[in-house]
Amino acid sequence: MIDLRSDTVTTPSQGMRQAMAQAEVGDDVFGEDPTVVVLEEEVARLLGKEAGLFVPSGTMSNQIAIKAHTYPGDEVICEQGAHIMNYEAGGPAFHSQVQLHPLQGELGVFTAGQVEAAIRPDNVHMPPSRLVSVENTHNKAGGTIFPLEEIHHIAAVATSHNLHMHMDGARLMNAVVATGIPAEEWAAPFNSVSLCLSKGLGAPVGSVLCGDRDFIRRSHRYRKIFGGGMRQVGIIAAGGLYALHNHVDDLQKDHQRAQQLATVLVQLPGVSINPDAVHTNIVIFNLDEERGTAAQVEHRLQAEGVLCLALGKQMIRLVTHRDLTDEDITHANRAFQKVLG
Ligand code: TLP
Repeated sequence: MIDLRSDTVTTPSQGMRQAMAQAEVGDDVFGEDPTVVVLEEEVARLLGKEAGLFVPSGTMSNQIAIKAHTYPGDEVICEQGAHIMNYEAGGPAFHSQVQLHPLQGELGVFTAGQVEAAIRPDNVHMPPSRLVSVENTHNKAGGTIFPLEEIHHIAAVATSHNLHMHMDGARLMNAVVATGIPAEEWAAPFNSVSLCLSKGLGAPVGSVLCGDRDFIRRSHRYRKIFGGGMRQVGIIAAGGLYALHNHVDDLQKDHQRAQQLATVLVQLPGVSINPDAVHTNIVIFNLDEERGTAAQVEHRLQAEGVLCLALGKQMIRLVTHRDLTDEDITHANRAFQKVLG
C-alpha cells in the first residue's frame, strides 16, 4: 500500500532506531533525562527561544500553549481551518475554557487588518482577546506557507493590543526548507512555537514547545496536569534529535513529489486543484460531483493500492513523506489516472 494519508505514518529509519536504542536516559519528570534536555535546548536554539519543553504530541503542545497564554473566558484568534479549531477535539474549550474567533483566510492566510478588526474593545459584554494563533504550514489549506511579512504586520497589531502570538509550527521545517528562511526568523514574532518531530521529520513521537523561560515553566506544570509528564523518554527524544540532524533536508524531496502529484491531478477531468497552492508536501483537490464522492474515490484508490484521506464530501488530501519512493509516486499517479482519468 502506498500511504498518502499523512506524513504522520512515517516509521523510524534504521539509523533512528539505533540512536534511540543507544540513548542515555533518566527520569524526565525529575528533569534528569539528558537526551530530553539536549533536545529541548537544541530546538529552543533552533527557534531562537529561551527554553523548550518536550511533549508527546502536537495537540498537547498547542493545548498547553493555549492554556499558558490565556484565562478562562478569553478569546483566541485563529484561521477557520486551523488545526486547533478543527482537529483537536474541542481542546481550547475543554482544557482552557476559551473560545476561538475564527478568521476566514485565503489558503490559511489571514491579514493584520482582519486581526485588528477581530480584536474586542474593552467592553464588559465581550470576551477579552488574548492570543493570536498562526498555523505554518497550514494543514487544511494544503501545506501552505504563511508569508513572513504578513506575520510581522500581525505581530505589530497583536503587540499594540497586548495580545500574545502562538505558532502551530507542526510543519514549520517544511516552510523553512521551502523558503530558505531560517526557523529562528519564522519564530521571532511569536511568544511560543510548537514544532512537531513526528510529521515529515519522521520521528515516531513528540513535539517541542518553545518560548521564554517563564512561559515554559508554566507550561511544564500544565504538561503534568495534562498527563504528559514522561519518564525515561530520552529513548523517544533521541529519535527527534536524529530527525533534526539527518532528515530536515529530505523534506525538499517531499515537496518535489507533491508537485509531481499535482502536475498529474491538474490534468484530470472533474478534478479541481490549484497547483500554485501546493507549497510543500500536502496536495488537496476537489472532485466534481459526477466523479463520485471523496469517500468513494478513496475506496477506488485503495483498490489500486493507494491510501488517501477524504477531508470533506468532495475533498481529498494527499501528503508526501520520507517513507515513499519515486516508484510509489509513479504508481500513485497511474492510479489517479485510472480512477479519475
Ligand atoms: N495533523 C494530523 C491530523 O490530526 C489531521 C495530520 O495527519 O495532518 N498541528 C497541525 C498543523 C497538524 O497537522 C497536526 C497533526 C497537529 C497539530 C497535531 O499533532 P499530533 O497528531 O501530534 O497531535
